[in-house]
Amino acid sequence: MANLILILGDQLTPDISALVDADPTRDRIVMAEVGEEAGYTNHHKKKLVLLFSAMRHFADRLERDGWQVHYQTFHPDNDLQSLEAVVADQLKTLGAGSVITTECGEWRLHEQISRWHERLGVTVEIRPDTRFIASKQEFSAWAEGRKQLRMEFFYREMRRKTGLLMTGDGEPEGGQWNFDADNRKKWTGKPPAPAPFRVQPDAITREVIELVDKHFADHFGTTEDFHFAVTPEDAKAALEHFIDFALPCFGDYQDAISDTEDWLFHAILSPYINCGLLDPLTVCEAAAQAWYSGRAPINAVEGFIRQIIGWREFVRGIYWLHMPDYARENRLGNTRSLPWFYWTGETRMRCMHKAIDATRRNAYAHHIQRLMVTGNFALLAGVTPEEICDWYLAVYADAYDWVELPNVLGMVMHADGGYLGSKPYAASGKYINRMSDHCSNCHYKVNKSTEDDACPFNALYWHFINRHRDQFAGNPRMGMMYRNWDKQKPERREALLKRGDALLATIEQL
Ligand code: FAD
Ligand code: DLZ
Repeated sequence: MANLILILGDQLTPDISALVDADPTRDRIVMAEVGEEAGYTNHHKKKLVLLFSAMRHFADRLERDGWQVHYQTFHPDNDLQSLEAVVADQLKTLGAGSVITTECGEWRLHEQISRWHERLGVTVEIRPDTRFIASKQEFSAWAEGRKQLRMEFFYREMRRKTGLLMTGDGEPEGGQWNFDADNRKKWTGKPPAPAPFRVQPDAITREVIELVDKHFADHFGTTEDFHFAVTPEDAKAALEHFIDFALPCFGDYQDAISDTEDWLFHAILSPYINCGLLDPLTVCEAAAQAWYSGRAPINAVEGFIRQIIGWREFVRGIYWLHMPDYARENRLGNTRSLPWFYWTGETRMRCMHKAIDATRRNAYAHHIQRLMVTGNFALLAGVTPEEICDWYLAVYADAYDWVELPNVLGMVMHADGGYLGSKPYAASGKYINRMSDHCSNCHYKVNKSTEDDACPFNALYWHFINRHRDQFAGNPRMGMMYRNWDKQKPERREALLKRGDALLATIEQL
């Protein structure tokens, strides 16, 4: 009997587990652009274009390789606007007895698919996603019995497992596991940052751009200047571009922020890795090879590999270990709504304006903008985790719940009580000034704290420290902040808190 093989929009990998041992003459692959997936959040228009176009290219390729593919393109008038409806319809048409799929990356959809065997009355086989280095079971075995999970220790396990940057004697190459201490330089324009890799949209992508502009006009962002890769070949070319032009400086300027350059020395590979156009291990092997052949220094290559086999795998492990409860965490008790300028970029805070504007144009902002600018502000202002998480899920081309949620709720908002990160990444304007050139172009003055034109991050930082004393004063990594706060004159503390209150009361006008 035929099997129906469902391939999701982020499973665009020819050897995805759902296809292993399938029979092209018997089985049918189903792929569908549906309103429910395109509409569960305000997905950036470029994310929609990337996924729909990459899905269409993938389906074409499967057909060329001899597979039978049922592909539904998006139209608002389609009757079938959920994956379940498409699958149910195809089961009927085909008379198939079972559905085979690879586990998906979101609790929301996972819950739905887990009920299909009852709702659709067929066997549903959900296979592990072997594109990750650690399986869910492996991560949970590693986490078992540990009070606090620390990425660094998990990362070392992944280095041992993959052999990446390991000597034949089982030691880390370069004699250290982590070269982060070398990775904190401010970028002052030299060396010049490479232009990002660009692909000219082909006929399929142009058609999808038209579709998105027409039917998703109210979604965030723009389709203008769409230049992402939508095929594995082009994604591989993007990887090579990164290795040749950006990786050598990736480590040095990993934490830098620029007023003029959107992409700096970042890889811009997450949209491709996350939807399956690039394999994470292949990406890491290419980076390691660049070090072995003397084309990139160890601090860059180790730092890059750590992001992928360390952070990326770690956050995924945490997601599946703690969902669905994780999404409801709000240990700092935040209640503030997301300021509207997150959607418009209209704020006089230069760093926020620049990060949000880049996000709007590119469906991309680099890690430090996400963490230390838009994330830091939401943390200091006490935005509800739910609203800020939904924003991050919507606005980036690489955003899927499994990776976005732990990064935002855990790493940025500390809403999980420090389970993912040992201390909040709260910082004043001083940090942003140290790592960027935004402040000299800003309406607000970074060296002022209490005046009307003072950088809002400054007073909000102390407001945050003061209002969360109960949660953080006992944290050894926060002790110095509290000593600094307590050392300030009472009048100064009062003025800072008053300014903080005023900023929060007028947050929409900042
Ligand atoms: P680079 O900076 O060049 O890093 C290389 C690769 O490492 C990335 O392509 C990515 O695959 C991986 N990586 C780096 N940091 C992380 C991390 N913390 N978690 C997981 N993978 C990581 N990444 C996503 O893929 N999707 C998201 O929705 C997402 N949301 C984020 C939200 C916040 C608040 C923060 C602080 C980080 C988020 N990240 C997310 C992680 C990181 O910012 C992006 O992976 C990175 O900016 C992607 O750009 P790049 O490919 O140029 O990455
Ligand atoms: C994100 C997304 C979007 C926008 N659209 C679709 C779609 O139309 N069809 C589909 O199969 N998948 C889509 N996706 C991805 C899913 O919503 C979901 O995030 C992932 O499949 C989770 O692994």
